[in-house]
Amino acid sequence: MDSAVSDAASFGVSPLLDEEDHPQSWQTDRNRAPIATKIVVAGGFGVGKTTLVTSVSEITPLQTEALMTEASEETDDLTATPDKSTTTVAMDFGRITLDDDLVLYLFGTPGQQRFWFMWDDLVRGAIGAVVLADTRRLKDCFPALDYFESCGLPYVVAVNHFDGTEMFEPEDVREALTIPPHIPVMIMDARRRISAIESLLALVAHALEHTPA
Ligand SMILES: Nc1nc2c(ncn2[C@@H]2O[C@H](COP(=O)(O)OP(=O)(O)OP(=O)(O)O)[C@@H](O)[C@H]2O)c(=O)[nH]1
Ligand SMILES: [Mg+2]
Repeated sequence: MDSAVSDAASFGVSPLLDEEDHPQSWQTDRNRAPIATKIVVAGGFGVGKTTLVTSVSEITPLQTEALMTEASEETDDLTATPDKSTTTVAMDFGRITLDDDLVLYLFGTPGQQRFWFMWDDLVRGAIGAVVLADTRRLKDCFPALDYFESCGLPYVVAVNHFDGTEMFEPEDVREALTIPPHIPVMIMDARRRISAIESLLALVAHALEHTPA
């Protein structure tokens, strides 16, 4: 927990209450209402979306995990994530406050194709999306990339690097996925708060640059 607090301090991430449980100044100052934005975390099955939302959220994240049973063995490939026992069936929801007054509401999508009908509702009002990718199964993120390309929502690509797998350069991933040059591509670890926050910051900066004023 200590490390999360120091991570937060170094990134301008403020807790909602100070050490003596008083609200932060921006919460009481009516001239400084925080800006709230919605961000979608998307990507293929088991790529680490729930892990990302959980590692950065300052509130207990809302999760809709369901236990996976033998019935889904044929459709849900667990080769890359053998320890995975649950899957998201609706969405993940978390919140993080950056720079005192920028509140990001994070919505993680379900990864499995049979739940994609929910995406249109999940992305409504979002400023952008983080598309997570795993280099062992790059093609799994194509549907998310196609979706955001076709609806014009700004996105960044964040490669969730799993231990023991080959490390690629962002430019190699860009080429493999044919990501246009203006879209940020980064390598990260969804389990590490700082690393996940960096991806969110990259998205916010990218969305600010590419959203018409
Ligand atoms: N080694 C390693 N394991 C990870 C990492 N990120 C996630 N995991 C593990 O990989 C599995 C998948 O993580 P989830 O966060 O459930 O993936 P998801 O994208 O939400 O999955 P669905 O909602 O089912 O599509 C879990 O067992 C995690 O513990 C990572 O960066 N490194
Ligand atoms: Mg999930």
